[in-house]
Amino acid sequence: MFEKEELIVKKVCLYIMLILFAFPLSAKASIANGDFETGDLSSWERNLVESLLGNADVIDSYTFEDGTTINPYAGNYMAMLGSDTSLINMKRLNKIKQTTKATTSLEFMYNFWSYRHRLYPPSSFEVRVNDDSVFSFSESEIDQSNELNSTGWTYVSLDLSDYIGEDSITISFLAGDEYGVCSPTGVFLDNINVHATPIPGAIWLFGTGMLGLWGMRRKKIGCART
Ligand SMILES: [Ca+2]
Repeated sequence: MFEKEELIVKKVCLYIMLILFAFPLSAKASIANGDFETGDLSSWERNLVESLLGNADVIDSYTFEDGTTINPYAGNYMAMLGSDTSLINMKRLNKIKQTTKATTSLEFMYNFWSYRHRLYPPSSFEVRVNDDSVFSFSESEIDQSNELNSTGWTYVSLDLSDYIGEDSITISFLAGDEYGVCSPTGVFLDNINVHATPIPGAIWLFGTGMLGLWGMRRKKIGCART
């Protein structure tokens, strides 16, 4: 009788443990090549129309015409969206994106820059999740002169918990001129990362409770036999 009960409890505990171990794997969100250390845009998507790829690249450093050199925040490579030389610098084309599982937060380093301030057309750096704008930084916030202006490497962490429950989310990074003429502006990116969805507390409590029950049952059976 006791052996049969113990077998049932054992089975239940095993199922619980399987759920506990499988859940984080199934819910794991990740960004591949978020540090760009492959040296290219592997794992990132660009525009589907090749002739409209825009200005998006992975580089080891960049020197502007005034001699200012920007190096990666970490490692040997960073991404560069936008251009100070291209005649077409459209934000909606200067884009990289990646799809992942829903996640609680997104973090990254950016260095937004702009040359030759113009009141119009506007230019900016923007992060979108699906079709929502979740972060933006405008040229007017830094650039009030004809000189090169930049934010320097800046850390951002965004709360994406509103998206928990969706099967997947697409995270896009865009930078450049809103209407795409020749405003020299863009952004450097590095260390893009997401945090995996934590296991709901109820599942952990239930799982650890069942494990505790198994322990108590084993102890009780042990006492009865002696
Ligand atoms: Ca890097």
